Parts: sequence; C-alpha cells; structure tokens
Amino acid sequence: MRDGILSIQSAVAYGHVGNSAAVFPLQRLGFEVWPVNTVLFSNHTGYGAWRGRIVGLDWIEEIIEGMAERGAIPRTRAVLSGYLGAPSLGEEVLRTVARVRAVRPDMLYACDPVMGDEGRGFFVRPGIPEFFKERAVPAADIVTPNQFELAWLAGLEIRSLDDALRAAARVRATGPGIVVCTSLVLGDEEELAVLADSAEAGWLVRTPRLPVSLNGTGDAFTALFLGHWLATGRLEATLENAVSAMYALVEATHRAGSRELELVAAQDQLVRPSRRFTAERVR
Ligand code: PXL
Repeated sequence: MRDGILSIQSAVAYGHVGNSAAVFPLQRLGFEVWPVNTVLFSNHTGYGAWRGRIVGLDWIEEIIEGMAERGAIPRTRAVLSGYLGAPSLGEEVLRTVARVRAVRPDMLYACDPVMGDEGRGFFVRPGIPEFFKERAVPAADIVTPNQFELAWLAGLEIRSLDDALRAAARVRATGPGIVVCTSLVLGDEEELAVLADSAEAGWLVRTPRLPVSLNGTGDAFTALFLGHWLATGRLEATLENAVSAMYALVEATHRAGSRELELVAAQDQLVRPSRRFTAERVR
C-alpha cells in the first residue's frame, strides 16, 4: 500500500461531514486515506436530532495502536484533524502527530481549528478554543480557520484584508507555515474570499457567495487543500485548485437543492472544476 493520510474525524452514515466529507475527495484525488472515526452518528448535528455514539478515547487509541503495529506510523505522510469533541481527543491527535514526526520529520499536520463562526460565536465545548490556540495550532503545518476563528487565534479584529494578513502572520509566528482563512467577507457581501498565507507570500481568491448554508464544507475544503498541497507543493496552485473544486461542489449542491454536499455526483468537478478561479498575490 502507498503511504497514507491519517484523518481523525467524525463519521456519519447519512450525509457528509467530518471523515464522511474529507475521505472521498482525498481518495478521488488519488490519495490513500486511513480514517479514524471519532464518532459514529446517523447524520450531522445540523438536523437538530441524530443517533449514534461517540467513540471512546480508549477505542481510538486502540485503533491507532493497531495501525502502528501494521507499520503505519512511518508511512503516514500527513495527519488531518477537524472538529474535536473534547480536549482529551485533541491530545491523542497531538500524540499521534508527535509519534509520526519523530520518525518522519517531513510529515504534515493539517489542523482545522473548528471552534465557531461569525453568526453563531463559539459552538464547541469549554477548553477546546484554548486547546487549539495553545496546543494544536503551534504543532500544525497547515491551519484552516474561518474569519471568526482566525480573529480569535490572533487576538485581532478582522475587518479588512490587511487585518486578515496581520492576523495570519501572528498565527504563523506561533508555528504553522501556512495559514488559510477560509471565509473572508471583505466589504462586498456578495463575495467570499479565501486567503492562503505563508512566509513567502500571501494569495487571495474571490468567488461569488452562494446563498446556501451547508454542513461539512470546511471539512471538505481542508481535505482538498491538504491534497492539492501534497500534490503540488505550490501555494498559489493549491489555493486555486481547492477553492475552484469547493465552489463547484457547493454550486452543484445548491443546484440539486440538497442539504448534503453532492460529493459523489460532483466528483469529476473535484478533480477538474469547470470554472477556475485565479489567485491574486496580496503580499
Ligand atoms: O462539520 C463538522 C462536524 C463534525 N462532526 C459532526 C458534525 C459536524 C457538523 O455538523 O455534525 C458530528
């Protein structure tokens, strides 16, 4: 088997969030993915009702230990994490990252610091925001906060592109080489911007803002960004590819009137999006 991406996230049977939104796009891009599921729910929590259970930490540890016994640790090229139910699960993710990094210093940890968003504020358990800021983000290579999360991580208000660049630089100074702000609204309410910032340069892509509210978009985006970064190693191309694929996916979902990301129906768009958005250099 090829080297893989270890993706530690929720799973749902019906619909697409967490690993159920991240695994298929990575596979469709040609990556071997090793999902470790942290919850097994019927559906995402956006429905207001769901059934299923949280996977206990000891069970997750067992799965990772069993993978280690199969030799998976030195063959892990990246670890991907998203929504975390509890800081103790986060610590297990970081133990795993440290274990891989010790034998494979070129590994990448892509961390989506899921904490909240602009309209709703924080929606995670107490201790999770502090865990991300103090523990996970400094250990990560790539972080993908939305505007609300970036502002909180940096301790800055974000009202302009300059604010976002300042915030991204401040977060980069704590550890991660790449900070991606996934949902910037800069003046024009009809437009959504995505910023990818590294020590070398900052790139911005703007797309129309579609009138939808979907669960799992952040999970799919971080997966696509990680995949394209692993494939190209070029920030500009990675941002353009990930945003173009994501736009096509959300557009297809909107057109279908679906409440769940149309990952399967729009799978060719993940690889070859029909509309390409180009990045402008902003730093
Ligand atoms: O998209 C983040 C996410 C992760 N896990 C579960 C969710 C959601 C979003 O709805 O319901 C279980």
